[in-house]
Amino acid sequence: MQRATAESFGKVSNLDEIYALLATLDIENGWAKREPSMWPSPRPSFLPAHWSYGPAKAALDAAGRYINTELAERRNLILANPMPANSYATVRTLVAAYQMVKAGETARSHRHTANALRLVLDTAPGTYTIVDGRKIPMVPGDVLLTPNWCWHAHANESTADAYWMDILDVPTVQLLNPMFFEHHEDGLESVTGTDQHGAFRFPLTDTIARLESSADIAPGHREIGLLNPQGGPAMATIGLTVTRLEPGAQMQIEPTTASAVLAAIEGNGTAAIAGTKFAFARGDAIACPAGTSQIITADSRCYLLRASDEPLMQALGWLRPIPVA
Ligand code: GTQ
Ligand code: FE2
Repeated sequence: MQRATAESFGKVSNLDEIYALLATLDIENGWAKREPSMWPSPRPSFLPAHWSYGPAKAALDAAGRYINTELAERRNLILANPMPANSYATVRTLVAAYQMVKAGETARSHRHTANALRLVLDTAPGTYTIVDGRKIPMVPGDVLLTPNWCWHAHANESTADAYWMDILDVPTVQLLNPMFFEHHEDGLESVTGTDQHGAFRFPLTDTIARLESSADIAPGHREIGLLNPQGGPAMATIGLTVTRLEPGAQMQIEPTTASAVLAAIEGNGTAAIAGTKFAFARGDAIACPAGTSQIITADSRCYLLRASDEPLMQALGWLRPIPVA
């Protein structure tokens, strides 16, 4: 149909004729929509969920017999939230994955606008992430950063297969679409040295020492932030905290607009996410969607990494509590 003119609107005799004319101009009326465009508070969407490290590790071993790092950019397993029609995101803004690099293997250099971090689970000395040409040791419990557009590769020069958990803001990048990705022209970029310490590595030993010298915020409950050198969040879109819980201690997080992934660095216990209970152990991941209350109870001493989109929500003025219905 031809595009409606100004004159044509002078000749209408009912609303439906106006709607028909508007359709020719790619304009929708904003008042008669069946679906509201706003609602009083966030609608539940992503589900509380839990993934066990054990079976995922075994799956990586099995996949390692068929998939090499020539074939696969990364040998990783995506922790896709079980909400209907989702096959990627763990919570709305973040994706978590388990990754394995075999003994003697490398995973080639690439860079992307997505921010990434890794929680090291099982590695032997001689396992490295290579960020902008610097080798960064991967020691179990360490948290390593590969922020926006940093070249990164993984190299396992040890004799044991290496396992870790990746957490990235890829779903955020997909949503807002500042998406760039490229391979390094050298495949594996050349190494200029090793950094035991630096802005991209939070060794578990340092984290434990900081927790040791910090005060309880509640009985048996301590918490520190993994911050950038300026004292801000680790990365622009992802904030990181490590919580230490003594056996029997509990932490409670009230529902907010922030989404998070919780990862057990050490210890086991129970997580109740919006009332859904999961028993967790070392290496497990828990989806903590926006709007859920989160109650964690430790059975043994726990070190828990929490990766959340709080810096993103905070920067946009959207970090708010959500009243439970
Ligand atoms: O190790 O560079 O799990 O780029 C997903 C995307 C890991 C990585 C993932 C990645 C990486
Ligand atoms: Fe990557």
